[in-house]
This record gives sequence, C-alpha cells and structure tokens, in this order.
Amino acid sequence: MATILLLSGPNLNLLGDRDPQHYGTTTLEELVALARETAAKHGHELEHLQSNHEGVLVDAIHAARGRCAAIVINAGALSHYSHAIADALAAFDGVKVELHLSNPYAREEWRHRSVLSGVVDGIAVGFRATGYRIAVEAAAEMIAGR
Ligand code: CA2
Repeated sequence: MATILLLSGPNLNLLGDRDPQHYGTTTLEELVALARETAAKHGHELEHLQSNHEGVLVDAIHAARGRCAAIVINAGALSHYSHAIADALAAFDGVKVELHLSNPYAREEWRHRSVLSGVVDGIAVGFRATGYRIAVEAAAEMIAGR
C-alpha cells in the first residue's frame, strides 16, 4: 500500500456554493471522498491537505519526500505563478499529477499558463469532479509502473 497526497490550494475550501459554471457544485469534502475511494480501489491510502497559504503547501510537499508515492495537486490560482511550489515539486521524486476542475485554457489569459505543468508527470483539466478520479487513477497506474 502506498500513500497518495492530495493537495488543495487557495479558495478550494469554498467549492460547492459559488461559481458552479466553472467548478460544478461538488464540495471539497466530496471531491476528497471520491479521490480517497479511487485510491482505495488500487489499495492505496490518500491523505489530503487544503491550505490558503503557499508556504504550507511547500512544507507539505517537502514532508511527502520519501513518504508518499504520489502527489496530486490542485494548487488553485497559485498554479499560475508559484515558482516556490514548482521548485518543491521538482524536488519530489514520486509521481506528480496536476489537476484543475475547470479548463483554464478556456478562461482568462492569466490562467493559460501554469508554472507547475513543466515539473509534473501529467495534467487533468476541465473534467470537474471526474478529474479527481482520473488524476488518482493515473497516479495509481504510474505508481504501479515504477
Ligand atoms: O479549475 C481549477 O481547479 C482552478 O485551479 C481553481 C482555482 C483557479 O484560480 C484556477 O485558475 C483553476 C480557484 C479555486 C476555487 O475558487 C473558488 C472561489 C470562490 C468560490 C468557489 C471556488
């Protein structure tokens, strides 16, 4: 059994009641439950941390080194500019999957660039809640292939 770390960035704790056209109506708690069920199907456990603070997410990535087999991360708006999170992910040698509920490429221009995309193994965007299942499935398959 391996541990998959799911990280949620700023404002994702607000999911469920606002902006449903972009993010759907699923709450973060429900998304985590879906991700956890998917991990369990592959015999893995899933840990989750949500933070509105960049440094907390960086610390969590550091603490995952040598302990977690994969990180699945929806860093929220930090995806578009946090080189600190990108550097921390680059130093994590497990599987890395970037995840977005919406399709940032179909939205405002400032969302078109993710500074994380270049340091991850794969990306799931635009599938709303289903993306959490897809991202964890992909992480589990990559863990199995290592
Ligand atoms: O599509 C995604 O998953 C995003 O990572 C969500 C971020 C956004 O900044 C990224 O560009 C794409 C936003 C997180 C949630 O923001 C909310 C704000 C108010 C109410 C509900 C959610």
